[in-house]
Amino acid sequence: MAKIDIDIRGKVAVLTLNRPDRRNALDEAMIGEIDRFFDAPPAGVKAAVLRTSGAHFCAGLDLQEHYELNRGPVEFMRMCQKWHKAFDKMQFGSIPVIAAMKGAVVGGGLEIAAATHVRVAEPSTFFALPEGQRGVFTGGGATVRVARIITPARMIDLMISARTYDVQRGFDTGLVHEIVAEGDVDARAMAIAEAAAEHYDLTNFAILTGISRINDMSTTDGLFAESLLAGMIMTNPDLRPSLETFFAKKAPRLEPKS
Ligand code: 1HE
Repeated sequence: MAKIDIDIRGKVAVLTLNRPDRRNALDEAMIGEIDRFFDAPPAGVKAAVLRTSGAHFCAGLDLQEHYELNRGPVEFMRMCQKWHKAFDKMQFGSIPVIAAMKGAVVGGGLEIAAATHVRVAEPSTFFALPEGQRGVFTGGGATVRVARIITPARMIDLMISARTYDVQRGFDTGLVHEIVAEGDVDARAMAIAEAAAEHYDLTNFAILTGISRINDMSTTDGLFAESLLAGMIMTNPDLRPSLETFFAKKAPRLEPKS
């Protein structure tokens, strides 16, 4: 049985981590599958949903495989770099990825979630970085991605105090963008993905790659890069019909809350 199912529904690819008996723990083969998918998403795919089977989102690194392979330091470092490469392709790619979270989003599970762009969660969702308790360390990008979302100080606290964040605390610290009712997370993630798939490709590219990369830059470089992206996008002739729809008052109205 495949450990990641890929189902193309129109313009949206639904990726399902399908290993509920191991709480969707990520082994080397799964990281390879994620890398291959985001390296070259199938033609016509404009957005993705990352969801999982069973009651939990993801329990992180496959500790069983880790134990059995008994890798040396350099070998493990190389493996971490494969995680980084795969998750970079997701974060800095050109298709928005919507995470549908429930249950445990822990360790490497939080690292993969932090590389997605919109994170929707059911009330059962909880977050932790239990590496500290297990005598291991994060290696799938948490020191960069999770620390940037929740702040480095909170990440240190999570690992030292062995704290768990419930869904509300996840929302308050930026790990969750929207909390939905139990059972609604897949449908809501799909609805966001379908709407995002209709954006202009270049605009999605700028939102995903531009904002993430500019946040790695100095102020001067960031503002310059923003002007380059805006120059490329705002002059796109394909954009003119969208502006005409707005002038004709036919564009959907912005609502105070959505
Ligand atoms: C696993 C894993 C795993 C469960 N690798 N097999 N991540 C962790 O330290 C999280 C470890 N997992 C847990 O804390 C719990 O499993 C959960 C809170 C996620 C879920 O609890 P629960 O009670 O529903 O399940 P369980 O009974 O703990 O686990 C069910 C089975 O899944 C059990 O196997 P079984 O043969 O006894 O049925 C577990 O051994 C198995 N399982 N989690 C392998 N992670 C690039 S570095 C990244 C750093 C890390 O991610 S370190 C890992 C941190």
